[in-house]
Parts: sequence; C-alpha cells; structure tokens
Amino acid sequence: MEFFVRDNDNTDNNLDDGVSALLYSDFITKTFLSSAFGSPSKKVFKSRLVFATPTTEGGASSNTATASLLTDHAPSWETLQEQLLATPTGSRWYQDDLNREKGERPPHADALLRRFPAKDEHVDDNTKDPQPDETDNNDANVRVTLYRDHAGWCPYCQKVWLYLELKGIPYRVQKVPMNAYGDKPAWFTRKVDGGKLPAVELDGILHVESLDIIHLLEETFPEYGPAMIPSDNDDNSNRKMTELLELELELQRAWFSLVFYPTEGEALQKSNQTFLETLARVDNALKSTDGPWFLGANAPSLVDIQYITQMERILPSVLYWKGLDLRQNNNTQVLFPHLEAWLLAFESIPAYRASRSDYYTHIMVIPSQNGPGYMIPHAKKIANQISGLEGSWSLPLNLRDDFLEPFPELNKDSNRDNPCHEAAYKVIKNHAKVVEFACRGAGEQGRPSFHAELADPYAEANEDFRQAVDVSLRHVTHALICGGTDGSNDNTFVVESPAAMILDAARKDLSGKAGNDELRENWEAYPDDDDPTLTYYWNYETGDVTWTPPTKQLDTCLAYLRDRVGVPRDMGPAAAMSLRAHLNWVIDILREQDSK
Ligand SMILES: N[C@@H](CCC(=O)N[C@@H](CS)C(=O)NCC(=O)O)C(=O)O
Repeated sequence: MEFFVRDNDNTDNNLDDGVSALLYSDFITKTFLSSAFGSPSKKVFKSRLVFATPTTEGGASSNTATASLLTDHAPSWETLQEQLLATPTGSRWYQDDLNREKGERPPHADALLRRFPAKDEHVDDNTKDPQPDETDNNDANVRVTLYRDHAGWCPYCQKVWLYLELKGIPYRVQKVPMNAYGDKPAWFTRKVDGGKLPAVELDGILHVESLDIIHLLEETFPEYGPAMIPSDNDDNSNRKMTELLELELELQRAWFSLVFYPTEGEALQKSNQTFLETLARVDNALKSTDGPWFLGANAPSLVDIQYITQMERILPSVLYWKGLDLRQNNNTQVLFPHLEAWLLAFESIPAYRASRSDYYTHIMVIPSQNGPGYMIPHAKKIANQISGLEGSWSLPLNLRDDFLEPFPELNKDSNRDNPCHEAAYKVIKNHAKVVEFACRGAGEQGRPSFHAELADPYAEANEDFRQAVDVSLRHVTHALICGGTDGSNDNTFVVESPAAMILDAARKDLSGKAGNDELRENWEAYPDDDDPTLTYYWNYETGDVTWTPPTKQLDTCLAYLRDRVGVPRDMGPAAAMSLRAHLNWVIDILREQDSK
C-alpha cells in the first residue's frame, strides 16, 4: 500500500533561484506556516509511515501529571490511514493529491500549479471545472506566477486567483504571508516594493494591483475562457461595468460605516439603513439581467469577482457584529432574492468553493485587515455561536440546520465528500505537524505576536505534551473516520456523536486527564457581562483575551488547535466544523470529573 503521509521536510519548493529557495525554506521552518495542516512540500511520500512510538514517561518539566498518558488504546496512524483510504472520500482525496502534484483538477487552496485544457478546447462556460489536457500546458507554457497570501484570506489575492481559475489560464502559485500573520520573506520584499499582495509575474515581469493585473491578463490571454471584461467597442457594457464598480465602492463604504465605526442610536440606525439601501440597489442591478451574473452573460465577469470577494466578508461580519442575517430565509422569503441567486450561482462553482473561507475564519481575520468591528448587544448570541461558544461546535452536528452559514460543498450538485473524512485526511497526512502545533497550547506564546489570532508563527510547542496530544488526536481521527455522512443521501448532513466503542476506547485513555493546572501568570478569569455562565480570560499585561483557560494542560493543547483551524488554509468549511466539534468531544472527555 502506498502511504500519503508526509514527513517534516520543508526544503522542497519550486522557487527558481537558489538564494530565494534557501530563504524560503528557512522562512517555512521558522514560521511553521502558522498552520499545521498545509505542507509546502510537493512530495507525496510512498514510504512507510513513520511516527514516534508513544512513550509512558512523564514530561520532565511539566507541572501536570497528564503531560504523558499511561495507556494508549487509539489505532495507530498507519491503521487510521488504511481505514481512511478504504473510504470513497479518503481514496478520492488521495487521488486528488496526486493529481494536484501535476497541476490537475480539482481546484484547491493547496495547489501550487494549475494546468488546464488546450486553449482551442476551452469551454466557453467558466462555471465548469476544466479538464486537464496532457498535450498542452507543459511547464514552459505556464507563463504566470501568482504570489498570494498563504492562508487564502486576502480578498485581492482571491480576486486574481478566481480570475485565473475561471479563465483557465495556467499558473503557478507562490504563497507569502500577510503582515497580519507572519513576516514576509526577504526574497519577496526585494521583489515587490512595499511587499503588497497580490503580485503576478508574467513571462518573468512583475505586476501588482489586482485590477491592473486582471486587465493585463485579459489582454494577454484573449483566447482563454469567456471574456471577463467587455471589449472596448461595447460602450453599453463598459458603462454598466463602471457604474457597477462604483456601486461596489459605495457598498464597501456603507459596510465600513456600519461595522467598523463605533456608532450608536440614531447614527447607527442611519448607517444600517444606508447599508441595506445600498444592498437593495445591488439586488436591483442583478434583477435587471437575464441570468445570475451582473453583466448578463452566461458566466461571471470581472464585476462579479469584484463583488464576491467583498460579499464573502460582508456576510459574516454584519451577522457577527450587527446580528444582520442577509441570507435569512423565512421559508417563504429571502431578503435579497437576486443577490441570493447570485451567491448560490457562485457557490456552485468548484473554483470559488476552493477559494472561500468560513464565517469563523473571516471573523478572526477581518479585524487584522479592516480594524475592529463594533458589536451591538443584540448580536452577541449569534456572535457567540459563530465563535463556537454556547455549544455550537458540538456533536451531533447538523451541518444544514445548526448554522447560519451555508456549506455549499455539501450541496447535491457538488462532488461532495464526507467532511469528517476530509478532516481526517488532513490530520493524518500532516499528523506530526498537527501534534506539534497543538503542543503550542501548553507552550510559550509567540514573540512577536501577530494580529490575526489564527496564526502564531513564533509560538513554542511544549514537547512534554507530544505523546498525550498524539493519543488524543488519534482518538479524534478514529471518531472522524467512523462518523459523518457519506454524502450519498440528501438528508445525511448530521455528523453523529461517536459510537459507544469509540467513546469507550477514548475514555480509557483520556477521561479526567485534562489536568488541574492553575491559570498562567498574568491571566485572570471574568464572567461574561452578557452571559455570566460564560467565562473569559484576560491577560492584564498584554491585554490578550481568550475563552479557553490559559493553562499548561492537555485540554488547552486541543483547544488551541480547535481555535486555529482556518479555512481555506487548512481544509474546507464543513470539514473544519467537523474537526472543531470532534476536538470538543475529546476535550469534554478530558474534562470529565471521574477518571475511568
Ligand atoms: N489595491 C491593491 C490592494 C492590495 C492590498 O491592500 N493588499 C493587502 C492584503 S489584503 C496587503 O498586501 N497588505 C500588506 C500585508 O498584509 O502583508 C490591490 O487591489 O491589489
């Protein structure tokens, strides 16, 4: 059997100059990519899986008795891998991974090379994922390199990424962190003045500014895909495009006033009204076209791409900070029906699904890009749900009904996977890194720290917890493999709690093993103002706030991982939600009072 687990090799990269390559690998090693799930390595290892044998020795410097566990009833990583590969989703993900090495379908945030069909066979419908053609797009034909943010969180990068995908223009990807979550490597800041993302290299010449890049690519590759920008002599469409792009700027301004300004009372009401009126104008603009798209053609245009990258961020942010559910569906009526049809049309496109984040990720990342949002009291309950408080990330999980956000990868017309198996695939493939990453929960905070909390590149893992985290994660992965839905039936969106056998095995090793460590230095616990059943923790030296008790305990390691699963960086939205809920399942077992 072939194994797909990768080792910790970070040296493989496809940079074209040796100096940069060195710096790049150094950067990767240092920052650990702020994520445990993605590997820059292009290798899919075929060797036997090698992982540390669990030990029973106590952690030397740990202040808890549970840094190491005394028993290990979880299947090995090798067994888990075999089990997963025997499932339809597991085997598909493995095959997709191999195809991805060659630049082939399907579109995915991990892809570093994308190749498409020969240009004369290119379908004129960019909503279909193009099939690769071995005869075209050999490496020499890949003229474009896209420099985009590593995590897939930058809306401008997403715009160019989507454009290339929808056009079917072959391209390579180089991932670079945004300032909000990492230090840019020197080779990039030397290459791009100011270090801004995105940037594109076309035939070795560098270009910046997302809209300029799209115009340039449209001129350079007129034969690829459907036209995304109206031709110069189409005055009507050009006028419409200009008007719609101006309206999009108005929408951005209205969104900013509503969410990122600390208004109250009448001023808040006014900005709320302006925002909704602007959206109604957008909805109206969509109403006047034949299909779902802004310029009326049978495929998205530059205007659609410009809007979707903003709308994707507007939707969760107005819900989280203002309690405004723009996709509200009271069974009979949606608030903005044409906007809704347009969103659904985008969500049916594989390339868009591959590039989109989930609500939680956006909420965690947006403040680092746009500044803090201001919450109104009425939004607090919904905000808590999005943040995974109040039991919203617990099993059983109904991925259709429990959330205000859609999981379009589970729609009947998508090539849907079992999201639990997608999550298991990512954990198994990168398990050594995932374990090390989770051990940061009981380690030292990173210095310097970065704005985006999902990233903490300089945090140090507490090695004492390695074995205990490893066992815990194997129980989680086992539960993921045995749980979830195979997507074969419309109504199987419920991820059930693990069966008794799996629970019993996990309890044997983990029940009551959270530890009883004190809060770390400088941290204090406070009841939440609005809901005293909730406790938050405040560090009076750094000002940091967290909902997870900051202790050096095993449960903190798993909570640390849970709170940093980001989309699309680590996995898709439904998979991320399934993993978070399974991590909570194991955290609950660890926190059980009576050790079994
Ligand atoms: N007008 C530029 C805006 C680009 C931009 O603001 N990029 C941000 C990321 S969202 C950036 O690179 N900021 C520096 C950083 O985050 O590292 C474009 O459309 O490309």
